[in-house]
Amino acid sequence: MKSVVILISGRGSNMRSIVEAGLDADIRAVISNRPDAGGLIYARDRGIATAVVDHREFPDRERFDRALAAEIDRHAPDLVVLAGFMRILTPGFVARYDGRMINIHPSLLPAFAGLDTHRRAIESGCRIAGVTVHFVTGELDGGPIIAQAAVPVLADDDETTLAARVLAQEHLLYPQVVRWFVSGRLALRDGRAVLAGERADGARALSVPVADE
Ligand code: NHR
Ligand code: GAR
Repeated sequence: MKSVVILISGRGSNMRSIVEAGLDADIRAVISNRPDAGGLIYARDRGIATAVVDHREFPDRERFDRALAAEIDRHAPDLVVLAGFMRILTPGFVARYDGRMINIHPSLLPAFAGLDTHRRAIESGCRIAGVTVHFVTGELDGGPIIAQAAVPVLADDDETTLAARVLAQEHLLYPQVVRWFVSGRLALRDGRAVLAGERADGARALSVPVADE
């Protein structure tokens, strides 16, 4: 059975959706860079090992990443899952987990890499928003796309309402992608995400009507 370590920074609802999906996987640990991350309490209550590597205790990103890698490697996971993890990772760290680290990002990449994605999507007048799961590479939010799901942006949306609509899709999409990986069907090959037996899209795309006035 493949093993998984999940990295969080906050609430941890995506971590929870993965834990509760009942995957054929050994969730070895949940690690947070913030001691107050709400998701830690949930993981502890479920009997999952937890750890905190607080980035504020390290003088630079290199040393934080080294400590984080040491904590991850104690659990020797096959897959590292970033689930609302909010620290940019150094190239050395990313290289160590090449092809076995994935991230969920709340936009339709390559649009809106980085932070404040929902505000930027609304400000840009986008009619469609969504979520992307991708392999992590040295390029921030730029790694090979594994799967996406789309949602409409409604006329009266604010960041909160749009984020909630996207999050509901995140909770469907991320467990599916982790299932693909732990069943040995998903891999990174020659810079592309490949899924044995089918196209690695997994999209639940919507067509969004244009207002007719
Ligand atoms: N690291 C690499 N190298 N590549 C990626 O694709 C990564 C990554 C680290 C995190 C998640 C990402 C997202 O999905 C992720 C992808 C944090 C920031 C950020 O600016 C940007 C993107 C992502 C996560 N973080 C600030 C920083 O200085 C801190 C913000 C905070 O602590 O609240 O690291 O969006
Ligand atoms: C999710 O929407 C996730 O896509 C996003 O933060 C939220 C975390 O929620 N990730 C990023 O913005 C990464 N920079 P969760 O802690 O409840 O899973």
